[in-house]
Amino acid sequence: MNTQNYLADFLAAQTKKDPAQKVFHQAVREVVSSLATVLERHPVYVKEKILERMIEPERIISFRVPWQDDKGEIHVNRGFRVQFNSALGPYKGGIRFHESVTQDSLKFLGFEQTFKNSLTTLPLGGGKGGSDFDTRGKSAAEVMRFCHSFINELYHHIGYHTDIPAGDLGCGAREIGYMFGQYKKLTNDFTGAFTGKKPNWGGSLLRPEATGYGVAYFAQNMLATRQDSLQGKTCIISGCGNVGIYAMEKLLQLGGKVVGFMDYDGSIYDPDGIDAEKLAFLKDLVFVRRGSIREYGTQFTHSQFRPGKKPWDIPCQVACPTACENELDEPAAKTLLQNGCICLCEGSNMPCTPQAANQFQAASILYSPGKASNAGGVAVSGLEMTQNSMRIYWTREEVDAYLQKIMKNIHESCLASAKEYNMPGNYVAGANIAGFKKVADAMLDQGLV
Ligand code: 2IT
Repeated sequence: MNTQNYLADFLAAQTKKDPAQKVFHQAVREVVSSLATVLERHPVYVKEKILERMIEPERIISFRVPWQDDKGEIHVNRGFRVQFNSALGPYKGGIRFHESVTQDSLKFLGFEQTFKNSLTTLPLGGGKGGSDFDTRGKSAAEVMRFCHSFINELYHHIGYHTDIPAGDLGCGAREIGYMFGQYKKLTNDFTGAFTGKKPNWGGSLLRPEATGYGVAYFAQNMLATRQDSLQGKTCIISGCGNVGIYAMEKLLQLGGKVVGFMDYDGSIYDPDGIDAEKLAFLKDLVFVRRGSIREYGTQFTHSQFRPGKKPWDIPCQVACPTACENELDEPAAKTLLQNGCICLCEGSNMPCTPQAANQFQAASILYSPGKASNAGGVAVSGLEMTQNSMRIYWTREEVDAYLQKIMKNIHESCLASAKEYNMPGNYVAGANIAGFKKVADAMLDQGLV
């Protein structure tokens, strides 16, 4: 068998089935492009059609979500849950509430989640869900009615041993609270069927911080392979949600200097760097007042708000995209490299276009894929499930120690797999191979189901 021909035929057949699902195909292509040597060394994966089985979600639930706004007007949104792969454990993954949500985007995210969860070393399958509902501009009562309606259908399909949703874009502790409340009412069962709960009713300490902190820990681990550290490094972040803000916080604690960041409205260039006082302002602005970072530009001298502009032209050594898929394209990658970027650590899922990723690979900078470097969030979700099962709470320090250990393990397993398959230092290949093999072997063990 010629593996390259097999893979080309496999990808062509997949694209033909659902030609419109571009972002899902992109995610599949990215994983498959790392696997040629794995398939050559282990022909059983080809014989047993593991790839063909893996790209087909085990189940997709698609449903109507009707709700009423504060004026009594009726709206109808679409709800989805893509239960992608349960070879390693119950389906696990976030819920995204954003106007861009489609079956295609959730298939991409559920596919990525399967490999990411595999990398965490925890017993978690992969899934993702959401709705084309945008929480921005809605009152709390409207968000609550929407979440209740969403769960009125979804509760049939989730559960502590079946599928455990969490938050994602547009879905934070408030939305998880409304969904959990309705789930509990309908099932009469107080179990950890969601993660990302508030710590006063079952949530894990450090869950909100976990993805962002994990990104910074991963960058630290990557830099250490070149006898370097975050100390004094200029850093850029893109998204300004949970991931971005807590990545900023940990980068600062580890000695980095954050000089640029972005939200939906534009970006900030702050040559003085963010400090504790500015970070506190930003947290209040984003998490409490739900405002735009435009205000940061007027509040702090020397900082500059750049309407509608991304931050990638701001010179930096470490860049962490933390907003959404395909947010960083080839010209942006070239600019980052020209300006001296030595480490690109992905905080969002598939933020770099394939062309941008090629640029970073060709330049041999430290480049980690989101499925490895943003796995801290779902890892602490896994720890939240453990605490719920044991009916205890761990301290921040205990959770943080686990998180650091998990990020270190993921980093090591990426490097070990990349080396084993002759692509040393290639974190993308390493993450894909390590994530794939664990799921593939479990699928083989469990037979044709
Ligand atoms: O993309 C992600 O890893 C998440 N949205 C977190 C999923 C989870 O179950 O905590």
